[in-house]
Formats: sequence, C-alpha cells, structure tokens
Amino acid sequence: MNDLLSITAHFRLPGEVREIVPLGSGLINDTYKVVTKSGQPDFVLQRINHHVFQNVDLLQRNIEAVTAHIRQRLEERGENDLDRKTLHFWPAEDGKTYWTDGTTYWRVMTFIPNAVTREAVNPENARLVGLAFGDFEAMLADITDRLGETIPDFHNMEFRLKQLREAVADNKAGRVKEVSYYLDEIERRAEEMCKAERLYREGKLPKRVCHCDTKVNNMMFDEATDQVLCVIDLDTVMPSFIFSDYGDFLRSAANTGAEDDRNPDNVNFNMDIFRAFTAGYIEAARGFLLPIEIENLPYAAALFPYMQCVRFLADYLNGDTYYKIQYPEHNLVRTKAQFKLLQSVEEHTPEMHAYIKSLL
Ligand code: GN1
Ligand code: MG
Repeated sequence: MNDLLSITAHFRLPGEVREIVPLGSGLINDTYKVVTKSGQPDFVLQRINHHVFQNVDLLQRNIEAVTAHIRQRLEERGENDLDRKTLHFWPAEDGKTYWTDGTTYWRVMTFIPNAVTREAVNPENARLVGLAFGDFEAMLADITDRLGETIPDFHNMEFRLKQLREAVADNKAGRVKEVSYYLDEIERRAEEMCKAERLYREGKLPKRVCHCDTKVNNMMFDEATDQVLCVIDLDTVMPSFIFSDYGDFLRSAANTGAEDDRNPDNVNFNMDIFRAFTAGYIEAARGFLLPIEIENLPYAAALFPYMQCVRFLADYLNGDTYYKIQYPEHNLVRTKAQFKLLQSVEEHTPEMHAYIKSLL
C-alpha cells in the first residue's frame, strides 16, 4: 500500500487517499482501486505491462486521442452523464498521462461510480453491447490514420501462427509432444484462418479503428439500469479488421463455459447470444460495413477462438511467459477450452450465415 501510495503522489489528483485495493481480473496489467475519503472521486491505478506494450508513450497518446474523440462525439449528440461514458486519465507531474520510474509504468484514471463490469451477458444486454461496439467503431472511423499499433501484428493470424511454429521449434519447456493433437488440428485450419490477411493484401478488406479486446468484462454497465455506459481497457485500440471486435466479443460472451473451463463439455457456442449481439452490431455498424466484412462475420466468430487457442498454446510451449497463470497447466487448459469453442462455432456456421442474411 505504501509503495502504491507513493506512486499516486506523482499524479495531480484531488482528494486524500484512504486505501488502495486490487481490482478486476485482467491477464496483462495490474489494476487497483484508489479509494479516497468520502465525498471525493475514487481512481483506478494501473501498472502498465511494458513488456507487452513496449511503447507506452504511443499507447497513452492513442488513448488520449480516442477518449477525447469519443467525448467530443457524445457532446455533439447532446448526451448527458459524460463523465461516466468516457474515461478520464490524470496527468502526472510532467503533464503526461503516465508516470515511470524507469522500470515500471503507471497511469491513473477516474473510477466510474455506480457502474459494474460483468463476466457474462444475457441476450437482452448482448444486443445493447452489439450496438455499443458498433457505435464505438463508428465514432472512431475518422481517426484511423492518427493511431499507431500498440502491439504490432496483434491480431495478425499469420504472425500468431509463426510465433506458435517458433515455439514448437524451440520447445523451451519440453511440452511439444503432449500437445501434438492440438498442433495438428491448428495446422489443418491454418490456411483458411489466414483469410483476412490475404483479403487485406488483395485490397479487398480495410482496416478500421477497433477495440481489439472486446471481452465482456471490458465494458461498464450502469448498476441500476443495466445500460452500457462505456467501453474500457483501451490499450489495444488500433487499426485492425472489424473481425477483431465482433469475433473476440463472441469468443468471450457466447461461450457457455469459462475461457479456461477444465471441463470442455461445459463449453459450447451460445446461439442466442450470437443472434442478439449480431443484430445489435449490424444495426449500429451497417452504415460503414462493406459486404465482404458482413459476409465474413461467421469466419470472425471462428477466427478468435482459433487465434486464442494458438496464443495460449504458444505461451504454454514457451513456459508461460505472457499470460498470468494460476496453476502450471493453466495455458493448456485454456487452449483446450478455446479449441472446444472453435469446434462448436464450426458446427453452427451454416446457421450463422442464414441468420445474418435474414437481417439484411
Ligand atoms: C488479454 O488484458 P486482458 O486480460 O483484457 C489479452 C487479449 C486476450 C485475453 C484473453 C494485450 O486481455 O488479447 O484475448 O487476455 N490482451 C493482450 O483472455 O494480449
Ligand atoms: Mg481487460
């Protein structure tokens, strides 16, 4: 607590700190709630994982551009409650929205009161979330060339496969043999799954500003009304294919089990969530989506469990250096659960195409 307290002292924060407690369940950054004495706003303190986000300055400049742009858009629309619908980052002593001692990187944002995150959605709020992510992309569509890639090749499937193949070749943790079934299943789908990169090279598929980490728990809901307030965790907001946001949301929200479920039988693709989210997303985004983007939404729904399977497996083979783990085979359990989800998505693909067609 004292160490954390001394970090908050580098930011120009109003109010007196009462306590600092852990917050949230992210796999990359460390997050804390800074509780102040009553009547004053609380804050969120985050240690930015600079091994993952190697250019923190670019990262924060992206976030500042995104939050300012969203705020301006909401103002133009005459919306109220803007302090709960946009994130606000506080300047440190040097005026930047992060502080570093040379080894660790920190930032502080305002804590949004009377709001909650959820680990699961129901069909009613899945539609609202679809609208919210579609709207998020629509609001940011005109600043694509102002944002840098905070993690180069983040959702580039060809690159993720290359990393996995390198992990296999290095076999650092001696685990390759036990995962051969999953490696074969991954390779069998590799060409199809790299379709987005091919379409991009052929000039048929654009990049747009995307959130790129649209897990259910990266969205704030109003505690009382259950309305979506805003999208959080903006570290990966960058130019990408719209498949990123659409596919990654379904990966986390339309899973009947957990991302790391130890029992693959619990894991299935929930078509009610799929339908509700897709209806909301297409409603908000149809003004800018190209036919090729809409046509490939079922591909996106498969791509993200596939990509996550590849990423978890690569980390397992490398000896668990990227994702936080709770037990030694955690990344393998995650791999298996994501693979089961992929299989279930594949079974539902014709049904997904039919539903999307019915919306147009
Ligand atoms: C990471 O930070 P968190 O937990 O929201 C990861 C995502 C993965 C996700 C899997 C920067 O997100 O890409 O989909 O874990 N973020 C980064 O749960 O790698
Ligand atoms: Mg998160």
